[in-house]
Amino acid sequence: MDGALTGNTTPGEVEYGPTVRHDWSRDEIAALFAAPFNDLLYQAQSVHRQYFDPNEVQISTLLSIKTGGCPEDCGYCPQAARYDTGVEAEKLMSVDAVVAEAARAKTAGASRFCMGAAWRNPKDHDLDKVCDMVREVRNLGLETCVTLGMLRDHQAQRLSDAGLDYYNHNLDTAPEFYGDIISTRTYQDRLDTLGHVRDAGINVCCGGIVGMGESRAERVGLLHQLATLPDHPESVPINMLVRVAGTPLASEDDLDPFEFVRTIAVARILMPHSMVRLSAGRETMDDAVQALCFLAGANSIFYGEKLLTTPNPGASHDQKLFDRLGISAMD
Ligand code: SAM
Ligand code: DTB
Ligand code: SF4
Repeated sequence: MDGALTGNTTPGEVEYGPTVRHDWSRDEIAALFAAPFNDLLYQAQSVHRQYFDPNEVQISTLLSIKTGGCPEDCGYCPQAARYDTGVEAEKLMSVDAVVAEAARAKTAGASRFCMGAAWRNPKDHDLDKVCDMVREVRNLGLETCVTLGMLRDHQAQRLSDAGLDYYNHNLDTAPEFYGDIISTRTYQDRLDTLGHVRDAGINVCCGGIVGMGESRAERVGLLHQLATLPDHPESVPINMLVRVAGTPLASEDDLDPFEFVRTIAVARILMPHSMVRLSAGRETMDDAVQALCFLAGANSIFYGEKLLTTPNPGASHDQKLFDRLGISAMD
């Protein structure tokens, strides 16, 4: 990678930096994963510095606008109706209540507000309300992101017309492990939704979950899928499984935290322009591991006491961590 021409030069100038590639092979990605930890982090941090300020982290706040009662069977998810997790099904929130939460998030320092709904897919009449939420949250001066499940092409277009900045839809894992986790929708369904989002001109937020019992080769498979998409997702959330009692993955073994850091580092190297989000799982993650994730090129987090239904570190804890590391929030 080192020394590759970026192609962003004007005549007479030579600028060196990582080439953005879409043709990564699984073997190449496996070799990155297998590198000595220090070599991998050095490479990831070097790539990171070519595109980003290494001391800035973007902060997003999540809100569950429609909680629980989901018909899908995602094995990790506390919101699936079929698992007894204690999450009560609720109706879609009102636009005013969502806007009030967004205003609070902005005051607390978030630059993006992400709204999640426990749907297999939205109905057209639900989208009327979600589009109003997007317009009003945007008027507060926040970037908007929604995650609503599978989308049809006209639905992606409606969200785009409402001014939506990002759509989150994760591939979750490698295609060959996917069937162990979810049976109610296919990998191809997910790729189709991502295509509709891209075609509608909305930025793509797409990543996955690690620590679900997948092998390293399957973590390689997830990142291979993401890095060989026709365009890399603008935002790549890497979630550590939050084990929730009542879900099939409740008693999954711990993943070695260094393996999580490696996953972040490899994502950074493969997708140098993308924001890589240290996403779910920080509540049980040591501060030192989080610091290693930032060193590995993570430059976005979810901020605020709650993710969708599970806890996240408190804002004051994160503020202290940022101060200890000399990190500031990206505008
Ligand atoms: N229902 C929509 C869907 O599945 O696309 C949107 C909401 S869903 C909760 C969004 C994402 O959250 C999932 O794709 C998954 O990657 C992540 N997620 C859900 N439960 C999780 C858990 N227990 N640990 C880590 N990530 C989780
Ligand atoms: C993403 O990749 N992670 C976020 C967001 N996108 C929507 C969700 C994490 C959910 C963790 C489990 C919960 O709080 O319910
Ligand atoms: Fe439903 Fe989304 Fe949870 Fe799957 S991840 S059960 S689709 S809310």
